[in-house]
Amino acid sequence: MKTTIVGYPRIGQKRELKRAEEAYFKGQLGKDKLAAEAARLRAENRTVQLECGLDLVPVGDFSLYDNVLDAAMMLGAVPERYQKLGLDALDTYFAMAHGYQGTHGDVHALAMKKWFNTNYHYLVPELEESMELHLVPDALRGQIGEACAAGLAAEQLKISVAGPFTFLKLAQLPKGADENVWAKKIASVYAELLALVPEGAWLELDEPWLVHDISKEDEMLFVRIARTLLNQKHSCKILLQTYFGDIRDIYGTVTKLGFDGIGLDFVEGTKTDELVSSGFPKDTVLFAGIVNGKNIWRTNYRQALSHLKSLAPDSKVVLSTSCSLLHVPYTTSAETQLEPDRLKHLAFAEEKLAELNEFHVILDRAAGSGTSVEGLLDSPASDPALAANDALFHEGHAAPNKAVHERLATLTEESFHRTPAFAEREKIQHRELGLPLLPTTTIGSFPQTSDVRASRRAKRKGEISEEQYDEFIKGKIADCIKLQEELSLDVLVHGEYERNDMVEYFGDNLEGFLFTNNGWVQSYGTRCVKPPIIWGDIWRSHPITVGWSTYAQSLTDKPVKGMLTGPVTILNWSFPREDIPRRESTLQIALAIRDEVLDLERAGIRIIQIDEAALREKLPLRRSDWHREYLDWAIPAFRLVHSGVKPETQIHTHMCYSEFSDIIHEIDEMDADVITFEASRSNLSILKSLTEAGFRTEVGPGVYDIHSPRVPSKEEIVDALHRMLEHIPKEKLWVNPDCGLKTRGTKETVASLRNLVAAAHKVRAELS
Ligand code: THG
Ligand code: ZN
Repeated sequence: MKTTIVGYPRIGQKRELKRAEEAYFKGQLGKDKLAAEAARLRAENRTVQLECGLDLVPVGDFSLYDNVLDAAMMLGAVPERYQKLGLDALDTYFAMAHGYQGTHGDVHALAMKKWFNTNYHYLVPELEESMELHLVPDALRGQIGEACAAGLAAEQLKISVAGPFTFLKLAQLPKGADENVWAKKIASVYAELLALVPEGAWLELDEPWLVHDISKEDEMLFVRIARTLLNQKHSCKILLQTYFGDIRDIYGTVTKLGFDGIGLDFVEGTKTDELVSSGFPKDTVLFAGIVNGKNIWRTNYRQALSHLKSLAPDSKVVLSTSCSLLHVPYTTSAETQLEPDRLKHLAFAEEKLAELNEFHVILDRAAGSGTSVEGLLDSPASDPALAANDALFHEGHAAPNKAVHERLATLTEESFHRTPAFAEREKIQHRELGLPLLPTTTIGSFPQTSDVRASRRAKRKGEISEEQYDEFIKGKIADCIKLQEELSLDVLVHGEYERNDMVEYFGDNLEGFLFTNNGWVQSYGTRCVKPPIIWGDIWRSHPITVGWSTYAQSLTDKPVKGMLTGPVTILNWSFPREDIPRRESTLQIALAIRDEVLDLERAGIRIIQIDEAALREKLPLRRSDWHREYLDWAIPAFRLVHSGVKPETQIHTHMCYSEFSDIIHEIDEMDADVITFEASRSNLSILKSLTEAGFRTEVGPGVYDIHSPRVPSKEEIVDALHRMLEHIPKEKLWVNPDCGLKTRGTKETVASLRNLVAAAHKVRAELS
């Protein structure tokens, strides 16, 4: 038996890759130095993996920005607007990743979307009619060469790339294009790729798309692509790697195609056990994803063992992770402030490598003594490592909080419904707030400039006092209010200078969370998040944002929005507990945030935004699971937060990357008064669906993309507003950027907002 992983984090344990790339973007680091840093990080990954005893080491899981973008580059799928810039390969790559504005031209970035049900984001490849797809092997060949030069034998390599079918399904095809035609083109380039794979190495094609509901047409599409490759593979070993669920719709077909290996997710794939027991081809290697690639908890070995129970004794198995470890931080060994009795329950990427190895040893020992998997399960005490693991899970961790449970038990149907009904509130709010047509606002955060980060760091290190820090933040808030008044925005925000991250901040301030010092996880490109860990029952012991919001409101007559993060997003962007259902943790958070909402209202805040940026993120990948497993508790949890406010208090919400055309009714059922969302990178396609659904909530579809430093012109914002007005009644339309501004610089932010306000004024004048 061997071990491997689907992939490893790559941002660097201290976010070295982020640092290097940001320096490169600023012109402070040369191309060669950037390349050297990337190579060093790859070498570090290989070293730790080998030290932990991994048999098959992934190559190609590394990326300077995103693996789907890497695949687009590898296929030569560079849209014309980037080619025209005349930049070299690396700068073309970065132009596609985050846009380009400079001496060579002015182009938007590729669209960015959520990677399945994770908080990672990929870039959406754009295929154009005129594209001649062809293999651009340089980047991957370089990484293979590097691994070989480092002394790895071909037999130790698992070369992984985004799979052709998933690539096709994720890509944006030209209007009216035939998927089959593109499938053929893509497959033929992948076929060329086979020649790059050293004899004896694995080629891993990542096909997570297969865990969706698969139609007959898609099945045929997949089969055609797979056959093209399998027919030309010669001695190359191809691994079809799936993750984020089970492949129930296509399992029978997939197992008959003749792949050398098939990777299955036993963790999120609720049906994987059943599928495998129904039969798995004898000569195919099963890459068994038994170690959770997404959570940060130790692996329960007994549970992991139970997945292996149904395998035939002579099956060929490689033990693996359920998905790439990209979604977890590097190592718990950097978390020196966490108590040992908490730490012992946690496993990040490096610890998961060790677990794979230990699990492997347990199995080998058992095989050596003639003990079957069942035998191990029946008497865990027979193996010391298994016994220790079993004891850890017996112990459990957090004791329940009685008050929290009592409060949850008293909730009634009314707790989840706000009165009066939307239409009546809308009238009251229009009257009370007296806002102009097309009110302008921002999503909440203003640029987190280096002084803000430096001051937070200084406070943490005790170099400045709590009072000094508060004074500094108040100064930032005052400047921010002044700026917004100068810009003539209608609904102001305090700027969120006191927050590092909209989820981590609440995690820090609520009871029941643990947080890490170095638990960084890549969110997109150079951007990382540090998800808090839900350790126990959650409750609020003190007001969190009230002081900042009321201070900001005291400086202006315009309404200042109170800014909160909603319960579903706090849950989805944390590492959740696994000892109670997600629904229960979410309701606990909802009650805590509800307390904050009511305190803000009492303190005179008239508009309160409760972000559900990540609501869509954990929507199950299969439609049949949407309601029962998620929406039926997630939407009520949001309503629980705001159902207690007065009719005149306006509740806003915000959603990121809102591919929500298919859950529009549910979004309306959140019963917010206003929703702002990302729309600019998806060409406003959502608008049509809003009209069709008779959406009643007022809307602020973002008028420009904040994930790029590019400044939108007044004219293009006017254009966007005109297009929006074709679908949205003018009384319901808000004008705002598509997300918070924290990642942007001050200069581009001011310029962009100036254009935004000017555009709103122009269109407002046209309307009246
Ligand atoms: N918070 C969390 N997840 C998110 C977002 C968020 N996912 C989606 C969306 N926003 C886009 N993702 C990010 C993630 C991180 C950052 C910006 C957008 C970011 N991070 C800082 C960085 O990498 O420099 C680090 C933050 C810090 O210093 O604490 O700016 O907002 N959870
Ligand atoms: Zn957003």
